[in-house]
Amino acid sequence: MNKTKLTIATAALLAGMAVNAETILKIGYSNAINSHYGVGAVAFCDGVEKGTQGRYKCQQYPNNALGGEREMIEAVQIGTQDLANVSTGPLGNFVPEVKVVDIPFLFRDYDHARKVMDGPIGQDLLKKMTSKGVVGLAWTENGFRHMTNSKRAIYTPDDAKGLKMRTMENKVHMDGYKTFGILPTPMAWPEVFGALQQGTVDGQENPIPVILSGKLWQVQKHFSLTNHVYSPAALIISPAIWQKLSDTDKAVFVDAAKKASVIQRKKVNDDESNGITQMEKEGMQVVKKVDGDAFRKAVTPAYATFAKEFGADKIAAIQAIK
Ligand code: EAX
Repeated sequence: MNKTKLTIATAALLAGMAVNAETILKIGYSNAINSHYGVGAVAFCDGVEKGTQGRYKCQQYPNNALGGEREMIEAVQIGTQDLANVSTGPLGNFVPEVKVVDIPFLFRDYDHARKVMDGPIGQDLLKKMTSKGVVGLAWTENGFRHMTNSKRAIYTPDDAKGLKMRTMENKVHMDGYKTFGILPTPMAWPEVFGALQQGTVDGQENPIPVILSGKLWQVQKHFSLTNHVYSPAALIISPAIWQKLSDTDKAVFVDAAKKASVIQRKKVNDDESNGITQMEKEGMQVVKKVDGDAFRKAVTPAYATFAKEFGADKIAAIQAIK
């Protein structure tokens, strides 16, 4: 082979390699593939695969296959896991500013919450993640949280009083929930089903999509529509991958994450509208008429602590968004 032919052959080989070069990204989350997290993750990965002409593809790791949420965030930080779709539950332990959105009764409803997360305040929090070694692509969603337990129907904080309840590893939640009289017991999600089954805790609180995906009726009798806190989630990516992406690819990833968020939130809406019937069918006793004012009143004193930590002006700014 003369030199020219060799060069052409090498170029062709390199071009072929470039076309075939394919990176498989590991994406993890704590619920089933058909849950809100799963449909979000799948939509994100479809968008990435199409937008990068197959150069990036995902492997899905649903149902805590890569560990609990705290472990997944750590793995994304160090780069042993590429992507995660996680609630803010443990995220504030990495990015303290994020904890402000975990304040009980901060958001009025889904419209309010989504507007804040997608607006300047939420986007600013998303950017803050970068300095902590996690890149936030978009806010997705877990949903408004409600209480379940094995002991009694909860209408008021008096009914909740004294119940040992699993919470996420989140101090803002725990401080808030103490004012309801419950005894918060922080625990990673993968351990919760077993703990409920064994009676280590009496109850837990989670959005309807998580209760459905986890089939919690198998271990919990009572459900109350307490709506006591909004639970955002985020699609996060490891800096190790992010730094390697071209600007065009970065835009593809962000765009895919935003589209995934729309699909994930739609699934939350659907689960909210169908979930109660399903839980009742599975034998759960559902309390729809919770005394929301009594819960809001109970948590008011904790707002003094939250104001000290996050600034009263910050909290007011979030509340003021219409
Ligand atoms: O992110 O830990 C929790 O209660 C979370 O809401 C759940 O894992 C979904």
